[in-house]
Amino acid sequence: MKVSLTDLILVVLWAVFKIARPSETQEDNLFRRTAVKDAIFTKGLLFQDTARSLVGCARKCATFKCCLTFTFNKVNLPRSCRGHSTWNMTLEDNHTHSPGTKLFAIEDKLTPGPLPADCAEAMQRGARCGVRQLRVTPHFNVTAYCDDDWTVFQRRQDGSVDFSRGWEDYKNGFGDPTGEFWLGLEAVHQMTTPPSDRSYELRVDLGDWDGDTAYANYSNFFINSESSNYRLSVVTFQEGNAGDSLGKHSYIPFSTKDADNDIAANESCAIMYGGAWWFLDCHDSHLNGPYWFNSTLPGDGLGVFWFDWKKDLRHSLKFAEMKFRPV
Ligand SMILES: [Ca+2]
Repeated sequence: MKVSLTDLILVVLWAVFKIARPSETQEDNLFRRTAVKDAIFTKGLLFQDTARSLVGCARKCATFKCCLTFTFNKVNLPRSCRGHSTWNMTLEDNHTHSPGTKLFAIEDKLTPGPLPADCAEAMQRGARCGVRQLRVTPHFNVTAYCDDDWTVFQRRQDGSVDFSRGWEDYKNGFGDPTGEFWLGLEAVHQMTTPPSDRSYELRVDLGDWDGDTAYANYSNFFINSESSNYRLSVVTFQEGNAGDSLGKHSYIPFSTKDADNDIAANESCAIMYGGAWWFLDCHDSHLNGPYWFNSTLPGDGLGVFWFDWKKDLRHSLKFAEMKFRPV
């Protein structure tokens, strides 16, 4: 058989093309591909864009620390590329039919070694957002939620977890870090009071029932030890459209329904208002209060509450999240 020069050039070009450009299967194997296809989602949507290739879409997702999954449609032009902040997406979630779309996941690349001490260290070591095991002390690990550098220690979003609990639960933590939870006073105390002179900032994120959001940032955040009843540090309001509803709670110990450390002499704020907080006499904010499923509280401050955002004693919040990171 005689091989012409043209045939030879075509073979060489084909080989170069195959090496330079991985096949669909090879490309798919670069990213963990899920069984979900032909669907796009709104859950945890971070960006909505187009990309020329699967690798391009993956790169776009990888530029966001909290982009964990992405959908890519290479069949229909323009090729849709959408990044999401959540791992678990199923066809049970709110989705739109989109033939040719596939769901991929970005691998977590935490460098080998001991568990990270907090989310900031996890991110430095290549981790991505989400639920993580953290090593608080050599003999004390916790499961927290990392929102980039921020270690999330409190979240309310759907009333699925009961926050009317006693001292031991607030000390040790409860709930589910992917949903509603409280990480635990002891863990936050240990993580924000290291032997070094690191200081931490606190961020509070809030959401209302109309879809509006607000935040407040504080510096000098830490929680003192149990012997001080987990007294809050003297937090300093920095900025945020939620206003300052925590500053007044500076240097106040924590109270639960079975541990009245508030400054209201003849009553227990934790029993009167439910949940547990750094109550004075009683509060400007109460993010661990009872969860209501609309914007109206049944009594002044009697719920998930942050006065300075709405300036309304009966405004009930839909979403609250508290997190810290080293400065
Ligand atoms: Ca009292």
